[in-house]
Amino acid sequence: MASTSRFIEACWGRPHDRVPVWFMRQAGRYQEGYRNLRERYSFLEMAHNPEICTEVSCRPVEELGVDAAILFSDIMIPLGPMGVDFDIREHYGPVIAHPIREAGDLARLHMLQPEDDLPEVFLTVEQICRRLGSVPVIGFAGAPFTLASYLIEGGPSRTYQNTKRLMWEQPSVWQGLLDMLAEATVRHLTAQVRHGAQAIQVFDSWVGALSVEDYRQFVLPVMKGVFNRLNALGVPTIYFGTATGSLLPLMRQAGPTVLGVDWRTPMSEARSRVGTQVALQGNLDPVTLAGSWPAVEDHSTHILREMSGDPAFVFNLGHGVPPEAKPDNLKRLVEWVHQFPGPA
Ligand code: 1CP
Repeated sequence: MASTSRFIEACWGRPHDRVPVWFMRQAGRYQEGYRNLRERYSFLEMAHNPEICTEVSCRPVEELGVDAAILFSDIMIPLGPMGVDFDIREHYGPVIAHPIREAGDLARLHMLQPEDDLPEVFLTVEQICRRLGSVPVIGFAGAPFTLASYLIEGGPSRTYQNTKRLMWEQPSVWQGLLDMLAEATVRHLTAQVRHGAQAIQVFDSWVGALSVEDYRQFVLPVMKGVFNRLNALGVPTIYFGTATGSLLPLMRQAGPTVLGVDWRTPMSEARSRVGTQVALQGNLDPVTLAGSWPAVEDHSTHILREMSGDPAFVFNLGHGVPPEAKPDNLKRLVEWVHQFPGPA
């Protein structure tokens, strides 16, 4: 497909020739070229260098033949100019110097001015678009809940106990923090679209830690506001989280064009929970990619059969590509998915 991309068409639920495929975290340590760069630069040095980000974003398209590129950056990047002192630690993740625990901590944050604060990110988006031509570039940002969870916990967490307690015990601080992060997320994504992103994904990776009732009360209203504003940009919007099986109907109410599904929920089950007015993206268990090809073929074929004929389906993983993934599995998987026809 030259001018219209099968990925964009599938997001809108329109006819396309083949099942489209891309992978969350398709740029990363499983690639030898990425590991070589990481020997010379820290993750944050890479993330602020537009030449490196452009190169790293384009390689998966050129090496694997996926149907979209995703900007190489991180959900934490906009928080730096907002006044958050953080680092990204190897084999661990983000670490925040002064976690947010009360109203006074919130007062230290200031609003993102995307183009003034992060010109390198938008230059990267422009450079990727120029290099890839008709292959669409996906912009992304973290969702307010997931960003808040890092800011409150101070780093990765298994229980999210500080986050939940702040949400329950200091609702006005919670609301203030989520509103501020929502505004920054919308501004950051709007600027990415202005510079050429043809779709945007909001990563709410850890929102599955919440009960349905807590999601409904403490997160859904904010996300409705976010997607209401993002949808006005005219590009497909994708909303992804892990362990969200029971939250999917409410996440659909937030209003994205596409919902991401992790591997725990069968795609057919996700479809029956959310109806046909939203596209679905997912959901191969990323661990299969570290093993031998037959498990990748079995699991992906199951998904492709479940979604066969569905006009609004994008093949992806249930979460990001792990560092242990075998590059050859990813390459074969793209070819395998592309053998399956899209809906006429
Ligand atoms: O050491 C390294 O080389 C850094 C590893 C790494 C990479 C490759 C981090 C640190 N971030 C990234 C890039 C990244 N992060 C992308 C690149 C685009 C792509 O190819 O997909 C994207 C989309 C992200 C987004 C991101 N960062 C998310 C949402 C997606 C997800 O995986 O859930 C989250 C939760 C983060 C935080 C983060 N940054 C880095 C790590 C290891 C983590 C996760 C830590 C944790 O488990 O809490």
